[in-house]
Amino acid sequence: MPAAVLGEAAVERALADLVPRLLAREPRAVARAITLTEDGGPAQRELIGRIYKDTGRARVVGITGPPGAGKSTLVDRLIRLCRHRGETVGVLAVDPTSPFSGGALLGDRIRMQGHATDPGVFIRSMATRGNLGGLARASRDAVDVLDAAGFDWVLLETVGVGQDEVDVVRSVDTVVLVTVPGLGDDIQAIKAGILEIADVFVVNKADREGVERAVRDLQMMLSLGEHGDWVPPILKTVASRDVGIAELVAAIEAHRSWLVESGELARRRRSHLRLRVETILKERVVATADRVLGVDREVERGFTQHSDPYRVADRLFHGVIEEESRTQEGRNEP
Ligand SMILES: Nc1nc2c(ncn2[C@@H]2O[C@H](COP(=O)(O)OP(=O)(O)OP(=O)(O)O)[C@@H](O)[C@H]2O)c(=O)[nH]1
Ligand SMILES: [Mg+2]
Repeated sequence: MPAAVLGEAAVERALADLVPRLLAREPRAVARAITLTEDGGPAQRELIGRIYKDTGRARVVGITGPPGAGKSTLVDRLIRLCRHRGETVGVLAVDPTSPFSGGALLGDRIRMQGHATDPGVFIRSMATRGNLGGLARASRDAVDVLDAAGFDWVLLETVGVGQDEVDVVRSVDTVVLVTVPGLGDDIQAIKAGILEIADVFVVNKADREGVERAVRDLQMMLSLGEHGDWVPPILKTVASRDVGIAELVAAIEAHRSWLVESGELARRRRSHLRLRVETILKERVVATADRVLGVDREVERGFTQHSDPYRVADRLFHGVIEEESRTQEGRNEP
């Protein structure tokens, strides 16, 4: 039965069983909890409510960059290095471009299957199911799940090209942008949103021609942009041959230290919380407006009557307020 149709008692029963197992990092419970975050039903809300106090300890790192840049290969190498040091790793591979678990995700699973039997590693792919906006919400909830489960590292792999991907990656502590030599003008496409929020740059496939040029291009771009007292380093890696991985981990850790010492970590996390609250609020207002009056219906009416957009929004908003006070009264009745 999908979570969305579970009653309150059923949600209670399911979570009473699930949450302790999740906090003990039991793989099946972790997987189940992430499925709940994807479903977005009442159980998802209640789940986050119960585990949120156990979050905030993981080092959350976004690995983003154009398709085929070597993100999954890098993630695989990072897992290996962290496991070597006795640290646990949770990975979310978010693919906003494919509505189903398609070829790329399957590829990720195969590439990382060396870790399949290791309980210190959890790898999960998330796809959009046709709702791009919902993906940022779901992936952020899934990061909470991995964080609460006690993974030392949470790595979020996503293709970094459009706004939705920027939203997904915006809510991590450290953003690693992976590029490759010879991107040429394609770098302009990435520049749009991700370049501004990258904390560490990686030129992967440094075994190819044009590495120095790629590094120079990035340096140029960085010198033009504004940044505070953290200057994003530019690293060269050959992920497929395990070259430069220790340096990458060192750079991520240096960034982490800076975040903590400068107070930027608290500032970022506060702004991430704000972003999530805003998203939830908007989704809720729109959903309620749609349920009580019908957004399309009101828009149609406004269009016919040539009402201005503020008036249409006002009417919908009043509908939301009335509905909310009705539910509140219902709750207050003995
Ligand atoms: N020559 C070379 N090839 C690499 C390197 N790193 C990864 N590759 C290869 O590049 C291809 C793509 O690597 P992936 O790790 O799947 O790249 P990705 O960025 O995760 O790709 P998507 O998830 O599909 O966007 C694979 O065939 C890798 O073996 C590298 O440093 N040098
Ligand atoms: Mg990949």
